[in-house]
Amino acid sequence: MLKGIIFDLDGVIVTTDQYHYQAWKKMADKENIYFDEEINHRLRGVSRMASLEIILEKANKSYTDEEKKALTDYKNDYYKKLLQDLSPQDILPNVLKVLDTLKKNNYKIAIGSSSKNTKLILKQIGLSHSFDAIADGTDIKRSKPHPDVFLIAAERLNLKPFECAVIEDADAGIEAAKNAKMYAIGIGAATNSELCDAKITDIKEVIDIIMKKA
Ligand code: B16
Ligand code: MG
Repeated sequence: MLKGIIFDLDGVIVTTDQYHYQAWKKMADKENIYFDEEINHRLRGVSRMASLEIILEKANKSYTDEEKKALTDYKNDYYKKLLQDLSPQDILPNVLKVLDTLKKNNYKIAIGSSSKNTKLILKQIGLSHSFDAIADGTDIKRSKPHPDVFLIAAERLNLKPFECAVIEDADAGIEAAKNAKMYAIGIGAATNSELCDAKITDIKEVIDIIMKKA
């Protein structure tokens, strides 16, 4: 029986794709590295350093670990500046309704995000106090598809993994949910993943799926 729902943040609750793109693009231009929206798409749900490694596939020189750290810092400083524009209006359609319905039906809700900026993003969109637990990039060493972030979220909800469902927009996140032995619901880009237990086009469909499994 499902008792808890763990939400990925970026791509499920809010979209920061454009901000990530602009910030990585600024870094790539500075380094004369080719970067486009298609490469940006491959960064969905992937950690900051793993994202840089993907971007560096197009670089003409190799970078030391210190240089890589400086590049991710450069990107993140600019990304955080862009996040100042994020507001509650950026919460994706029907998200608030779904959170409210789940709470009214006594489900516990959590965030399970790879982002180290999770708390800043939640603050900007006014949802800092809306979840029973938060697990994010600052809690883990191994990013999605490793299950760690979801296992920590379940632990903080005081639930067993099999009592939790995950809602994800990235293949790596669906894989992480299955590695955690949780029920994996794919939305957006993640609906291409064969590993999804359920696929949705609108987050409000989550309610029916969860209630049916009760
Ligand atoms: P940060 P999610 C992920 O968030 C993003 O989808 C991914 O593009 C980003 O690289 C990653 O967080 C790390 O973000 O640089 O802020 O630590 O989808 O897991 O909520
Ligand atoms: Mg995501």
